[in-house]
Amino acid sequence: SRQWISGEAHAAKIIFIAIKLNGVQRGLISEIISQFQCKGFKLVVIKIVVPSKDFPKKHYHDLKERPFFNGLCDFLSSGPIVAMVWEGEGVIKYGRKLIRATDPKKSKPGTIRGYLAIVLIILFPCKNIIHGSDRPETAKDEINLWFKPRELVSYSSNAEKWIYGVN
Ligand code: IDP
Ligand code: MG
Repeated sequence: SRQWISGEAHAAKIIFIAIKLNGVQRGLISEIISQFQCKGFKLVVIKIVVPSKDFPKKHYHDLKERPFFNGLCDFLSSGPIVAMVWEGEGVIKYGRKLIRATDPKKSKPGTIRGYLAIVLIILFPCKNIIHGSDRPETAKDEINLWFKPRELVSYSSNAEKWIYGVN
């Protein structure tokens, strides 16, 4: 069957974003969605999910040697997470800038973590509100991990001509 991510060019235009459970509990879903939506990015896929115990280990497999790994995985399987795919030109680069540093203290005001979170404590899972893929390959892997093929929809947005101005 045809892959939802249609090729390199498409992969460069999509990002997996998750609002962690503390963002959900604090009522920050709409604020975070607004930041991406107001910029002009397109929300293509969204769901709310409580991950199974082992799921975060797959998502954060590259961090398994880190001292906070088990705590982070327990945290992320303990409540509802909003999983999304956003699409647009430069969405990974801009998305990472918007999210900003892992440590909210090092994130400027006006960035999501700078605006909405306070601390990173070395040995405890950092409650920095949000996850975003750091490059096209991880975006692709994360989308395939978090979503079943039938959950991945496509639609064209009528706003695009007003955002990109080319069609
Ligand atoms: P990122 O989310 O900014 O991409 P990563 O290095 O990929 O940062 O780490 C994934 C997540 O693990 C972070 O968002 C944070 O929740 C947690 N984390 C990373 N480093 C630390 C740490 O030193 N202490 C506690 N938690 C951390
Ligand atoms: Mg990361």
